[in-house]
Amino acid sequence: MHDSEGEGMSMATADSFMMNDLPDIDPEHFGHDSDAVALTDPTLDIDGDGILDSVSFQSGDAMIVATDMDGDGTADNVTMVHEDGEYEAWEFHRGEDGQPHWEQTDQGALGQD
Ligand SMILES: [Ca+2]
Ligand SMILES: [Ca+2]
Repeated sequence: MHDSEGEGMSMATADSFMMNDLPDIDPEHFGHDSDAVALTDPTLDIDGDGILDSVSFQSGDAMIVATDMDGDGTADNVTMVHEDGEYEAWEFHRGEDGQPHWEQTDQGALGQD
């Protein structure tokens, strides 16, 4: 099942939730000092290159999309959309000391002017 078509990346998992190894993300407490997020079982191909790179799942009141851009098994981008439309995007970095940290790259609210 590796050659699945690259279409339908928007709502692909809405009714096909499976018990995969989901990244350990707590949307309520996620932040700059959060640890690296393991992404071992991607199910979505966000950039359409034919390689699965992302997972999308519900956690608490938030919908989370985590993407492993370079395929090293840890997420590099995490986007959370809360039930009230608030969203935030985070980007993973590793400092010179090897310490993981997250940088907030975007935030806002959906469905508003
Ligand atoms: Ca991909
Ligand atoms: Ca990565």
